[in-house]
Formats: sequence, C-alpha cells, structure tokens
Amino acid sequence: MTTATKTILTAAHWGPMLVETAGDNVLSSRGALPTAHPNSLQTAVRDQVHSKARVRWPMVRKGFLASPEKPQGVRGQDEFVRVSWDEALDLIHAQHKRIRENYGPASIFAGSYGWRSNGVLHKAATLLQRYMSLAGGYTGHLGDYSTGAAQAIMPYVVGGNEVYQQQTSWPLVLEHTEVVVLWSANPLNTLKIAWNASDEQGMSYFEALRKSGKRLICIDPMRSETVDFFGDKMEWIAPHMGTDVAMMLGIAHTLVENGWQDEAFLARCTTGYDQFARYLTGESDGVAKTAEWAEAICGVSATTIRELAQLFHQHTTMLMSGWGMQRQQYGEQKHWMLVTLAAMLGQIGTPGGGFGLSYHFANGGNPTRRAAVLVSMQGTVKGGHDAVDKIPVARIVEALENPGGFYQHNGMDRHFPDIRFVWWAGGANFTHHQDTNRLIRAWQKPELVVISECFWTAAAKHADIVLPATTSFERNDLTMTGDYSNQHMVPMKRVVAPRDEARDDFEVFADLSERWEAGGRARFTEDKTDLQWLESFYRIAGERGAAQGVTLPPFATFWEANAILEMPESEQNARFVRFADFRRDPEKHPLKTESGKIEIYSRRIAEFGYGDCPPHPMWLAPDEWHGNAQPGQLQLLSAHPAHRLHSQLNYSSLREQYAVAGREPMVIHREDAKARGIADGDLVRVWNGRGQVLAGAVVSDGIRPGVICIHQGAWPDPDEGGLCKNGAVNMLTKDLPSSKLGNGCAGNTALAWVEKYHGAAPALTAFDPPASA
Ligand SMILES: Nc1nc2c(c(=O)[nH]1)N[C@H]1C(S)=C(S)[C@@H](COP(=O)(O)OP(=O)(O)OC[C@H]3O[C@@H](n4cnc5c(=O)[nH]c(N)nc54)[C@H](O)[C@@H]3O)O[C@H]1N2
Ligand SMILES: Nc1nc2c(c(=O)[nH]1)N[C@H]1C(S)=C(S)[C@@H](COP(=O)(O)OP(=O)(O)OC[C@H]3O[C@@H](n4cnc5c(=O)[nH]c(N)nc54)[C@H](O)[C@@H]3O)O[C@H]1N2
Ligand SMILES: [Mo]
Repeated sequence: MTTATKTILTAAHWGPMLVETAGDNVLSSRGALPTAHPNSLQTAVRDQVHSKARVRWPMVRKGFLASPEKPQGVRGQDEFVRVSWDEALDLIHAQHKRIRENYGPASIFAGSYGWRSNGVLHKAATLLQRYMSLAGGYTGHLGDYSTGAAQAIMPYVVGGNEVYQQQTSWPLVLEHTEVVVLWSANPLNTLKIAWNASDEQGMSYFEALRKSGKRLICIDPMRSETVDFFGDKMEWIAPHMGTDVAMMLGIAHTLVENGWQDEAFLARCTTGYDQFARYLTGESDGVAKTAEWAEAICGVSATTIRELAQLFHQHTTMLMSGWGMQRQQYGEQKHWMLVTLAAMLGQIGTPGGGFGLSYHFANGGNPTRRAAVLVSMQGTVKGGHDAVDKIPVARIVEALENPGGFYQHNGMDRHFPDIRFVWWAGGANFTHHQDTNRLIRAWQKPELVVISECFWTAAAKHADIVLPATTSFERNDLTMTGDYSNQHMVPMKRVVAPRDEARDDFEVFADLSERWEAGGRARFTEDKTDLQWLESFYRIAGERGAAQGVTLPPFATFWEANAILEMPESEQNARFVRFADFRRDPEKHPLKTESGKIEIYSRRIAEFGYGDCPPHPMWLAPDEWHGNAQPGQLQLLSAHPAHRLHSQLNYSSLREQYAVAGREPMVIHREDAKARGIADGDLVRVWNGRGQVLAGAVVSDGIRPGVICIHQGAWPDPDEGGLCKNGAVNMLTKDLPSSKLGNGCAGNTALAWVEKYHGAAPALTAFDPPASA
C-alpha cells in the first residue's frame, strides 16, 4: 500500500513554501509565491527534516553526568551519553537551582542570540527567556550581530536606527531616481530571507531597475552575485576593504572644491556641518581629504572619485547601503559618513534621493500594506522578571573571560556579570562569533552549558546537555511575510510528526516551569495549547486589521483553508518618502535627535570621549587592513552566503552547489593565486595567529587583489591540531568591538595568509553527530 501524498503550506525565513509529503516523509518543497527568481533555500525542507545531523534524543556529556556540580573532562572533547527527557530536565532543573541560589540571576546567560526559525509562537530564545523570567531573571543581550555599529550610531545622527525601518517606496525610486548606488550591498543574496518570512518582492524591483536604463553602481571589494545579475548595466568599483569612509570623504571634498554642497539643506536640516567641514578641508588637522588623499587609502582612482561626486551632484541619487562595511572596527563611521554625504548632496527627503539602509534586507521599499499584523509570544510571564543585566551581544567572550570587568557601551560605564550558566536556544554561536579558538577557551568557564538544537552544531558538540528541538516543519505556527510590507499572513501547519525524540522548545520550557514552581506550567503556557495561542495572536491581528479596514475570516476557516492571506495595498504607503515631512518643515517635524536635525557633529558623542568613535565622521585606520598587512597577508572578507542562512542548511544538498574540494569556497584574485601557485579548485590552507582552515580555491577576477572571501556560516570542524576541515571563517576573524559606542561585531576586519595545501585531504566531519550519539 502506498501512502497518499499531501501538499502542506508553511513558511521559513526564506518565504512561504509548499511541502509535499507521504506520511511523515518529506518528498520535496518549493516556493508558494509566484516569482521569477526561484530561491534555492526553499528546496531544502527534506534535507532539514531528515538530515543525519539531527539531534535525536537528549544527550549529556559523560564527565558532566558523572559529577554535575564539579564536572570532569573538557567540553568539546568528551563523549555523550543518551538520557531520557525526564533525566535531562531533572538534571537541568537541579543545576539551574543551585547556580541561581549561589550566584543570582545575573550569573545565568539567556541572551541566546540567533536566527532560530520564523514563527510567532515557537521563538526559541524568547521561550527560554520566558522560562528564565519565571525563575527570577537572567542576563540578556543588547543589539545584534547584523547592525551593531549602525543601529547604535544612527539614532544620534537621524533619530532612528534606519536599518530596520521602511525605505522610500520602490515605485518612487523607479520613477524618480537617476543614479542607484549599491554601497556594500548584495541584495541578490541577502533578499533571500527576512526575519519574518520573505515576501519575495524585492527582486522584482531590482529586475525593474535592471531594465530601467538608470545609472547603476556597486561599491564592493567583491564582484558580488548582484553585480553579475546586472551584468554590463552596472559599474563595479572595488575599494580596499574597510576604507569606504576615506572614499566618501574624497567625494565630499570634491563637492566642496566645486561648491556643490547644498548649503541651504545643510543650514536648514543639519547641525555640526561646520566642525566636520574643518576636518574635511584639513583646517582642523592639516590634512585635506582630497580625492588624491582618498585614492592613496582606498585604492579607487581620484578621477573616479571626482566623477562620482559630479554624478551624484547632478542627478537624483539613492545611496542604497548594505551592512557588510559596518561589521568592522570603527563600523559606526561608515553610515555616519554616508548620511553626511547624502546631506551634502541635499536630496534626503525627496522622492528618489538620499540614502536607504535596508533595500537589501527583508525587501525594504516594498510598500507597507494595510494589514492585520500578527502579534507574537512575549519573553516575560505575568509577574515575571525581565533581564537583570544585558551585555552587548558580540562581547560574550570578553564577559566569560573577564567577570566583573569594566567596559563602556553607548555612554554607559558597566561591569560584566559573572556568568556560570549559559543556555543557547535558536542560535549557532560557534559559527556566528568571531575568533572561534578564543571562544572555545572561554567556553570552559561556565559550570553549565545547555544547547537546544535541531542539529549537531559545533555549539551542541561543546555543550554539557543537548536537547533535541523540533524544526518548524514539525509544529504549528503562523507568520507574516515582509518585515516592512506585512504583505501576507501564512499558516505554518505541522508538515510531519517530530523526528525521534525531538520536542518543541515551548513544551520543554513549560515542563521546566512546572519543576520550578507548582503551577509553573500553567503560568508559562497561560493554560493555552499551541493552537489556542495561535488563535489568540490571530484574534488580536484581526482587531488591528479592523482599524485598517481589513477583515479576517474566522480562525478555524483560515486554518482549514491552508492558504496564504494577502493584505490589501495602500495607495498612501506606495507614495512613502522617508524624511519627507522633516525636509518640508524641520521645525514642525523634528527628528528624534538632540537638536531635532541631522547631526553631522554630535555633542552627546563628544561627551562620551571615545577615541574609537569621534564626534563627527572620521577616517580611522583599522588594526588589520591592507595598510598594515605583512608580506603575503590578504584582507579577509566574510560576506553572507547565497545558499544558506548563516550556518543554517550547511549540511544540506545545497552544499553541492558551492563546495570546492569538499570545503567552503574561498574566492581569491587571479594574481594573488598565481603568486602562491594556487589553481582554481585547489585545496588551500588559510591561517593567521588566531586559527587555520582548509578551503577550496575559486580563482577569479571578481575580487579586489589583496582581498579573499570566505562566506560566513560554515560549521567549525577542527581536527586535533585545530585545523578546521570545513572552512569556518570565524576561526580566522578578530574578536574586537566596532567601538565603545556600538560594541558591534567586527567580523570583516582581519588579515590572513593563504597557501596551497599539500597534505592528504582530511575527511570532513562537520556534519557527523558525535560517535556516541
Ligand atoms: N565573520 C562573520 N561572522 C558573522 C557575520 C559576518 O558577516 N561575518 N554575520 C553575523 C550576523 S549578521 C548574524 S545575524 C549571525 C548569525 O548567527 P545565527 O543567527 O546564530 O546563525 P544561524 O545559523 O541562523 O543559527 C540559528 C540556529 O538555530 C537553530 N534553530 C532553528 N530553529 C530552531 C528552533 O526552533 N529551536 C531551536 N532550539 N533551535 C533552532 C538552527 O539549527 C541554527 O543552528 O552571524 C554573525 N557572524
Ligand atoms: N542568503 C542569505 N541572505 C541573508 C543572510 C544569509 O546568511 N544568507 N543573512 C541575513 C542577515 S542576518 C543579515 S544581517 C543580512 C546581511 O546583509 P549585509 O551585511 O549587507 O551582507 P554582507 O554579505 O555581509 O555584506 C554585503 C556586501 O558588503 C561587502 N563588503 C564587505 N566589506 C566591505 C567594505 O569594507 N566595503 C564595501 N564597500 N563593501 C564591503 C561584501 O562584499 C558584500 O557583498 O543578510 C541577510 N540575508
Ligand atoms: Mo544578521
């Protein structure tokens, strides 16, 4: 007898999908929205559910199980022992209680950063925090890895973070913009996902842009997939990594040389231009930031820099910026200088001119719909405790290394908590954090490490207790599409039953809450099942929608229908121009900055007195860049990958589309390869003082000489000597903050050496569960 096949609608970060099943077997998956740009990630559901890398049942590290209060052995080197769910949860409960009683709530780190799976109910880290709020509080995190620098500086400059806000609408850009600049942005890759589910509209706008005949420029040390997509319709300009502020200063100086800066806009809508202008012209430091000065630093010719200044001045120009260049030391300066340049051009607040920091992410610029917007699970139970402390998210290793240590963050003087217990749920911190070897050393410090995971990630392999989590395809949930557009509501119906002993994070934390206090389960769940929660989120969405003239069908009807609900368009939102009100009348519509205007000089930042974040945008040479590279060293770029979301799906068959010599690819310029005797497809070793990895060479003209790229997100797979067999780039990156302002991730500031690897190619073990599992 054959099992009947069924097609079930669900959604991931990478958009709504139709999954074909036979019983609990996933056969295939594909996108559920019509699109001219099929998204490779949507084909991987079968691999996700049935992967050999799945965590099948609760596991405890042997040396931990032997004496949980004084664990033996070394995390990451020990064997694992299978236990029952009850044993695992009893063990966690007892140790959690002991640690909390002895060291207080700040000793428990539940910041647990990560991209988990989408959905409004099964939010792994939020559920962890909800349980910890019931138990008495915890240490959480501030900011994120994505935009740590930009989101910290932008509120001082323009009064909002800009990186997670709606952009001037695409229809207006297509109508009015004459020059589009993609500055450190690769939308072809990065638009494949959104924090909710992707609405998949962004690429259709870039498609229209390709056909528009407008002047298109990409500024990026690598010829990205996006440049290839535009082909000869786009000009590619490749500065040295980390030197964009110098290049922008060169453009700004050219504006001043020619009297092209918009004095009226600067006077009406900005403050502090004069202080900045003294730096720009060299009056304050004796160095004029001319195009020639910039060329010497960024490697882009003075002629090109001058041409760009003229082009931007003469045309309606939209500076669309991605975030790779701010994931660097002094990352704050990048977008501050970009906004300063846009202010000098005087086009901010016009339809089609100015700057936008989220056209490359979550389909920013796709107009916001009139919508019934879902609410989602909250990280605090009624009467529970919030985080008692928060550390900047990318400073976790320093916190482990230096309990009680002093640090500064965004105008605050603080001390690191003494972390004894770390729980990660829904994040892959062994791939996302910089300088993995330093992390591995610091990771020995806590008394207890628990990892909730669907897969045997490197973090799981370095845990004391590993709990198997369901994937989003094994439970019921709901999602919106489009972080800005709210274009659709999508039911995420359970596609298959949970694999092996995997459980929903929701159920696990509910059980632990009951162990914590009698009635804890009911307090955690508010006595609601998963479907009752979804129904309540849906009901609130319906109330919100009603105010917008949107009526939802009854929940049961919606759930039964297994269909996408599309929200109606809003004519008004389709004409949205960012900063339009402010530009028209800055007195009546002030920005949320100290002065109410765009701040090119910030008095508040001046007061902080941070050497690494001066009070107006400045060129600062990073600790590691081409300007101080030793002979043979190359700058290391770790851009976001085409066929993964970070580390997610690295184990899947999509890997066959990009792996080279069985490893993560490393893009290297032809000349740099030739100088090292490296041919396309060769196995290479990449190393520096922090670590070493094997990678597969992709010899190319599509990268600036002196720069190599290994995309972020390959799973760490170190052998006994610490050589990573899979090519995890963070083995090589530097763990330093962007500055004391944002303390953001600086993964794109690093130098490394490369050589052809002559040893026998070692077997890849990244995706193998521990032998004992
Ligand atoms: N060098 C360098 N490093 C970088 C970057 C860079 O550009 N360069 N980029 C940084 C950026 S911007 C980011 S956002 C981070 C990304 O870092 P992360 O967000 O940590 O990366 P993901 O691979 O998405 O990790 C999500 C994990 O959650 C697990 N998961 C999924 N669903 C569930 C669930 O329902 N329950 C549980 N318990 N687990 C689940 C997945 O299996 C996966 O292991 O990386 C950062 N690191
Ligand atoms: N397919 C896919 N999509 C994703 C993700 C993913 O992992 N996979 N991750 C998602 C997440 S969480 C985030 S935060 C966003 C990340 O979005 P971004 O941060 O914008 O993505 P990146 O690829 O890190 O960087 C964009 C471009 O900046 C370039 N760049 C790096 N350094 C410099 C520099 O010094 N100067 C200049 N001019 N350019 C530079 C890179 O070469 C790259 O092409 O993407 C999101 N979208
Ligand atoms: Mo991110």
